[in-house]
Amino acid sequence: MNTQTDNTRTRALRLGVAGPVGTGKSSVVATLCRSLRHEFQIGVITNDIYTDEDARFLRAEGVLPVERIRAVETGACPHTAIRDDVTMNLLAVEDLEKDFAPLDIVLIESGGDNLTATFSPSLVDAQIFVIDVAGGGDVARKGGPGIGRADLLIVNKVDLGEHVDVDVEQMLKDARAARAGAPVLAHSKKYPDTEKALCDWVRHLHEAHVNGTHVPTDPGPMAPHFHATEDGGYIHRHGDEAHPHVHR
Ligand SMILES: Nc1nc2c(ncn2[C@@H]2O[C@H](COP(=O)(O)OP(=O)(O)OP(=O)(O)O)[C@@H](O)[C@H]2O)c(=O)[nH]1
Ligand SMILES: [Mg+2]
Repeated sequence: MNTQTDNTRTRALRLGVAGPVGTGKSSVVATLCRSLRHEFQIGVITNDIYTDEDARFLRAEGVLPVERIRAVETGACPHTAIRDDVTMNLLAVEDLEKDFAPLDIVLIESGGDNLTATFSPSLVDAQIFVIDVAGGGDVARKGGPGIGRADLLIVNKVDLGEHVDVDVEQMLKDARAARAGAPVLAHSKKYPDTEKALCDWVRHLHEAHVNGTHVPTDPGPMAPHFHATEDGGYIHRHGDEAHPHVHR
């Protein structure tokens, strides 16, 4: 699939998958690998704070040759490594692309984080944000850069609506209202038609990447906030683009 003419891009499409803890990011990555691996050369980078749990899950699922799935252990809240300082991830992506050249698509899963985490456009060409029905019907109304401006918003686990008393149609309506026409996909790993719609979206994105018509956009920074240690002696600040880290 990786073809080159004078007007086409040959670097792999770098596609981020972010969203709160447990919404189904790894399952989405697994579906994409399983469904697209015969059409595209794919590699995966996962991000976790202390473990390589996501990479282990994907390797165990057998969705790709194990060596094409690499873990970045961020050692800090994952949004740091996908937004504030993407060096570890960029090195991992570049190594993967070099070792398995030519790759068509590199999927980068963010560690499960909160509603404010998005990828830096210096790391990914496009990003999917995943929320799920089980997290509550009001999540779509809570907004944030991922929900509002990611290239694709997945409302995942739509099979669970009736089990968790969520009106899925209303949640989808709220999601669309938050996105000014940008795409929203109702998705479930139990519903093959929704998996096909996801794969078609990625196919179109890859085509646009190759022919140069896809323009990466930045969903915008997370809201400024702080992390403090228990003794209060160290404060880590995120979300202020001019001063991404303040330590004192
Ligand atoms: N019913 C249902 N369960 C799902 C679906 N997708 C994922 N799950 C389940 O949700 C749980 C979390 O899925 P993961 O794919 O690990 O979620 P994640 O966002 O990668 O989780 P973290 O990386 O820990 O943040 C697992 O038990 C999955 O089997 C779905 O479409 N429907
Ligand atoms: Mg995961």
